Amino acid sequence: MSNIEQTLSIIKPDAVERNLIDEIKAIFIKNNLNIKEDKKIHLTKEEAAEFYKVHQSKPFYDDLCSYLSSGPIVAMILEGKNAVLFNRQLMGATDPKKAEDKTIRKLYGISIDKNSVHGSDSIENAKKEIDFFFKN
Ligand code: IDP
Ligand code: MG
Repeated sequence: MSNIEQTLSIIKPDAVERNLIDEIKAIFIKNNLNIKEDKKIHLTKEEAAEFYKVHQSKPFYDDLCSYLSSGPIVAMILEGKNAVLFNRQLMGATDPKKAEDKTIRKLYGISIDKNSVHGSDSIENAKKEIDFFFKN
């Protein structure tokens, strides 16, 4: 039975700024999530607002969009078994203070907003988010 999925991962500005790209990629590779595509880009605030539009009603939306567009990020397509959920497990809880030991956010996250990585939360959103970054 094949349950190979693709998901979108982002290394956020706080982690790119601290030169953590290779360390975070190594965690994916070690856990059998293949990096099928990757791209370093610097989004405009408008692009960040489009990417995070599911959060537009949240009080932190404007700060979130400013933050995601504050510096370069690395967007990746990860592929592997149960990739969507598995990547979420590797990432850990949104708030690094609440993230489980050895998760990416526990290891590297600074705060609930500067939490080092993004990962799609469903197969449907993964498709949309992959298209956002990788559909020409
Ligand atoms: P997730 O990244 O774990 O999926 P979401 O609830 O989808 O978390 O929120 C998207 C991003 O918005 C989070 O990664 C975090 O950077 C930011 N965020 C979430 N909740 C808060 C908050 O209460 N205050 C500030 N930023 C937040
Ligand atoms: Mg989310």
